[in-house]
Amino acid sequence: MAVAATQTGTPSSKHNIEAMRDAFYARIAQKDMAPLWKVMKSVVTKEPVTRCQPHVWHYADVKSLVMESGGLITAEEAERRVLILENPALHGESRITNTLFAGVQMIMPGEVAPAHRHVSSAIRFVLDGEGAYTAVEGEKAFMAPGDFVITANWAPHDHGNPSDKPMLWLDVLDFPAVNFYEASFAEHFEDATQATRRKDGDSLAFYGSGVLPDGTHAMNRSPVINYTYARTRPIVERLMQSGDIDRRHGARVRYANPVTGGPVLPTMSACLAMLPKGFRGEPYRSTDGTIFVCVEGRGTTAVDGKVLEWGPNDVFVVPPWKRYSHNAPEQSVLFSISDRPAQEALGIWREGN
Ligand code: 1HN
Repeated sequence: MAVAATQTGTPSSKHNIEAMRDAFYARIAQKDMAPLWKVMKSVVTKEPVTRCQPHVWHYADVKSLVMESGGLITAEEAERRVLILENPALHGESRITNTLFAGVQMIMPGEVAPAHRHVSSAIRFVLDGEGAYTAVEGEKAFMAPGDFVITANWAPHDHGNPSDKPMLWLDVLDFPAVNFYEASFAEHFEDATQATRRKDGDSLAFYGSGVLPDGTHAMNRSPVINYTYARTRPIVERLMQSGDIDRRHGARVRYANPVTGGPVLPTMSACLAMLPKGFRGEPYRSTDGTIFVCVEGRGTTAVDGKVLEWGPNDVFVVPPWKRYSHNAPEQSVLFSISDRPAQEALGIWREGN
């Protein structure tokens, strides 16, 4: 080594040191070691690097394909009849961003999706149909379009549809993140449906109304099962009318754990925003890759030089740290969900413009 160092700069010594290094790397590989200096810039990047692409799934396509799947497999046989929304850059990885899964589930009239539980938390955002339910922790929540339902870590849940129309909803789960930690557990129950201990709407009435049952203690996730659209939409409308309109996000509320004010789940948080007619949002970016659903209206979102056009029930994804801005020629409502609370808990979440 001393010889090589004194000869630095001459062509033959350069060749020599490269050859010596390569031989060294080959030897340390045999001992399961590697030089950090060869990879440091790519493992500690100056800015977030993502494989995820911006993309939109139009509801006309999604609905007809999900309906078609109804003729191929029952909910019971599938356990969950869901078509995965795969990020185009991550085919085969069952994810829409690096940390989140998204899919569209359908329950046909009379069907049951049997009870199970898992470590991965889930949210549902209802797209179509009315009168199907999800039973979570003893409460049967009947759902309507725009409802936002949470299923916390390890909460038993089953779904059923006593109505006469199919119901479709967006499922978002954090299992890619759970699997990153290799911490997944799941189990099934003998009975396909769970016994109910509470009435539909109890959790929203008890915890989401400015009062709390005496003795309620704080948990790291919300006790509310269903944040109904009927309750939340008038709030964003009122916020917009009051002029409280964020220049990037519109008149936006964050779904909150009513006991702590924190996010609904420790791993995922959601917002509902009303964009006034003619809204031209200012650019924004943050490290949480975000999934949006257009609930009402029509518009476009420019992301990293790509323009995503959206209308009712279209789902689109913005990758981490890609700059985006919304444009709404009509009054519109956007639902969004991301892994922001997980990043905040770790101290790594950042935002910018
Ligand atoms: C799941 O349990 C549901 O309970 C939906 O409805 C989608 C995707 C992957 C793993 C489990 C549900 C799921 C899921």
